Amino acid sequence: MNKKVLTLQDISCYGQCSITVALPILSACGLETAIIPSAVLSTHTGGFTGFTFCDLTPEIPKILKHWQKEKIFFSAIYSGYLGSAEQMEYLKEAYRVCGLPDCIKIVDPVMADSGKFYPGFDYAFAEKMKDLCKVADVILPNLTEASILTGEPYLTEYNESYIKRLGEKLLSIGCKTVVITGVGYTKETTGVAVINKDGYQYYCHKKIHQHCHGTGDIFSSSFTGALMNGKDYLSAVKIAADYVVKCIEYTITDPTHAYGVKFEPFLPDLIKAIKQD
Ligand code: PXL
Repeated sequence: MNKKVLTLQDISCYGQCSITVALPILSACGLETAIIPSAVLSTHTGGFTGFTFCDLTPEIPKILKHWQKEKIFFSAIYSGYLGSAEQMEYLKEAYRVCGLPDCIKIVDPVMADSGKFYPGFDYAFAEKMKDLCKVADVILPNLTEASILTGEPYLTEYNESYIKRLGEKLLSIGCKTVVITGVGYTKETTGVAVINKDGYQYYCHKKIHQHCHGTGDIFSSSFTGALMNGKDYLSAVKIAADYVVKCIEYTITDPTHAYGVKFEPFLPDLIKAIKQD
């Protein structure tokens, strides 16, 4: 039976992030993908002004109730950008109502980057996010989100013991595996740390000195795609990180494309990497 994934996050109608990234990537990875849109925005909130916002929270319990009646179940539930604590409670209900017994709960605690909260997020939201991370199998914070969730200072220069401390503190919240993105130990490199009961692993790759919007969503979606195709955590991290780097390198050759990342031309490369043993 093919694996079904549910993703719960917003629809930013324009801007290459959240569901408009997750759905094509997961589908390309061969996974039947269902969505629960948490909100509809005309664009994402990073760099656009005057965007529209329609909260879809009241729809979520209605969708879940219908799916419960229809006996619709998922092998994985992956969440990204969420707007409220109420949505997190509904996500937990989704785990109970439509998660298969071994359903993998993947949480990208989207709320901050480069040392700052995104518009509309604060420490009270972060506390609720911590509660959600408690029940997750895998969490995918960037370095900023990891520091906020642990109460550790956000550092731009650090060593392995700082990252291991963040990882241990995140594990102590209750999640089983922690994947921290944007971890760089030298000026020209960045990478991804994987921390769980088996210890600490690290994948180092080239650093591109330009901030691009939506890369977190591309990483989390392709990581989920690789994981659900049977890759282990570190292999899934490598596949996702290499894909993101390729997409960014291509995008930055076009200075008019600052709002997102051109992930579409490299979907065949992603599929090839996933199919390779
Ligand atoms: O890429 C994460 C994301 C998703 N959705 C919305 C956002 C952001 C990041 O800013 O604004 C609406």
